[in-house]
Amino acid sequence: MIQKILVANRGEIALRVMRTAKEMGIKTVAVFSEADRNALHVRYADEAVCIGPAPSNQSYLQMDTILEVCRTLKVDAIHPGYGFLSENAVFARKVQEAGITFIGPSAEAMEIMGSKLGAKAAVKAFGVPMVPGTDTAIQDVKAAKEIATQIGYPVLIKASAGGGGKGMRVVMEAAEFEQQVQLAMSEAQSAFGDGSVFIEKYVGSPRHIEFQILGDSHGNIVHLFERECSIQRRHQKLVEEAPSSCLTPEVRKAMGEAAVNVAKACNYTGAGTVEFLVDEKLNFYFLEMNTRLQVEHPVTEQIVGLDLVKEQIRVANGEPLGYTQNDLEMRGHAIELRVCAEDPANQFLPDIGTLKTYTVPQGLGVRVDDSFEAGMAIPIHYDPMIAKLITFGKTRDEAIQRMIRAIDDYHISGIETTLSFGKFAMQHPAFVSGNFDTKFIERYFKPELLPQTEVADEIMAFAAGSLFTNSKQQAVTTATEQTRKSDWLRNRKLT
Ligand code: MV4
Repeated sequence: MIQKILVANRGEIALRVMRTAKEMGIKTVAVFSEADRNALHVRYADEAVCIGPAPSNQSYLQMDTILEVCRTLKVDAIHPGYGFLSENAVFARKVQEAGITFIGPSAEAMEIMGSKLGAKAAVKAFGVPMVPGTDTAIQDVKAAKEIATQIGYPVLIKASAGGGGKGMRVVMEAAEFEQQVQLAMSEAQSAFGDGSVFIEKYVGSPRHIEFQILGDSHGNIVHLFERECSIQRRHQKLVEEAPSSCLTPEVRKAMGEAAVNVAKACNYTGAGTVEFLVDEKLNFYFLEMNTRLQVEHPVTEQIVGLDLVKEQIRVANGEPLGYTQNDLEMRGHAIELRVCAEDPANQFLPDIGTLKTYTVPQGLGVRVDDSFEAGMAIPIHYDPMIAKLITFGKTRDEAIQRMIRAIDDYHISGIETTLSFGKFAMQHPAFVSGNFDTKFIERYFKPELLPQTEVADEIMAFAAGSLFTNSKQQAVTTATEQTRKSDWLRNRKLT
C-alpha cells in the first residue's frame, strides 16, 4: 500500500494531487526548482526538496535526481501530474525498476500511444473509426501520392512522433504533395528525432471531443464520458466542458465504446484520455490517446462525482475499480476556463509580472484549482496558467451563468489574463447555443469584443483605497459607489 507519494510536478496540479493524498492518509513529498522556493506546493507538502535551477531541464525533468530523492526519503510512489515527465516511458520504466510505483499506465502502454502510427496499429484490430489515410510511415512518396489522390485533397501530413498539433501540414493539391512530404519528414526528423510521417484526409472544421478512461490492473476498463475541448488557440485549450452539447446518447455510447477499445488495445491502467475529431455529421475519428491525467480533468470529476486522483492511486495500489460502466452516470454540467497570464487583447501573448491583487470567486458550484496568492510573481520558466476556474450547475445554462458571475467575482490585477476572453466566450451566441467547433476563436474573436473587466477592477481598487480611510460608514458608501462605477465602466466599453 502506498504510504508516501512524491509529486514530480509544480503548480496547481501538484497541490491537486497532494490534497487527495492527504485525504487518503498518504504522506507527500514536493520537489521544487530554485524559482519555486516559495511556491504553495512546497509549503503544502509534508517534506520538500530542491532539485535544481529554474529551467525545467535542470530540475523538474531530472529523472535521476528525482529518483534519488525517492530513495533518501523512502518514497513508495511517484505521481507525475501532467506535462514534464508524465508521458515519458523511459521515466516510467526507471521508476518501476527502482521498485517505486508509477501512478500512471505501464511504460509499454505509454510507448504504444506515444507514437501515432503505433497507436493506429494497436487499435486497428478493435474496429475503432479512424480518419481515412495511410497507417504506416511514408516510404515511397509516389505511392503515398496515389493514396492522397484516392482519399481526395486537402490531406494532412502528420508526424508520427508529433502531438498536440506539432508537425502537421495541410496539402491543398497534388502539385504540392511531394515537396510538402519532404519538408514534413525533415522537420519531424529534426524536431522529434523520428522522420516518420503519414497522411490523413483533412477534416475541415472539426470538434475536439475526448473521453476520460479509467482502467485497473484486473482488466476492467470504463469511460467517464466526454469533454468538449473545441475552444482552443494554437492547440492550447482555453475552455472545456462536460458533457458536450452536440452528442446524442447513441453517438456518446458508440464513442465511449470506441474509447474503451483504444484503452483495451494497450492494456491500459489508470486514468487516460482518448481524443476524437468529430465532424458536423457527428462522424467521429480516433486521433490519439493521452496517457496522463489531463489539465481539464475537473469537469469530468464534477459530472461523475469521482476524485480522479483518488481513483489513480487506488488502481496503482492494485485495487479493482469496484464499479462497471452501467454504474456510471453523468449529472449536471461543468465548464472550465483556463486562467492564463496571457493578454487576449494582444494575440494571447504571455504577460509577465506580479499578482498585485488576487482574490478568487467562491460560492455554490464554483471551484478554483490554483497555486497563487496576491504578491506572487508568475515565473517565466513555466506554463503561464495561473488557475483553472470551474463552474458546475444542474444545466449547461446554469453553469454558464455561474461562470460569468465567477469571472466577475475574480479579481486579478498586475497582469492581463484570459478571464476577459472567458466572459466573451460565455456570452457569445455560438457558445451559448452549443453550435461551435475548433475554429471558434478564429471565426468570432476580435480584441474589440472583449468585455472590460481587469482595467475597471484596477481603477476601482485604486478608488476604493483612497476612500476607505475614514469610517465604516464611508466604507459602505464606497462599496455602493464601487458597484455603480464599475457598472458604468463596463457599460461604457460595451456600448
Ligand atoms: C486533424 C485535423 C483535421 N483532419 N486531423 C490537431 C492536434 C492533433 N491532436 C490533431 N489535430 C488535428 N488533426 C485530420 N485528419 C485537425 C486538427 C486540428 C485540431 C484538432 C483538435 C483540436 C484543435 C485543432 C486545431 C487545429 C487542427
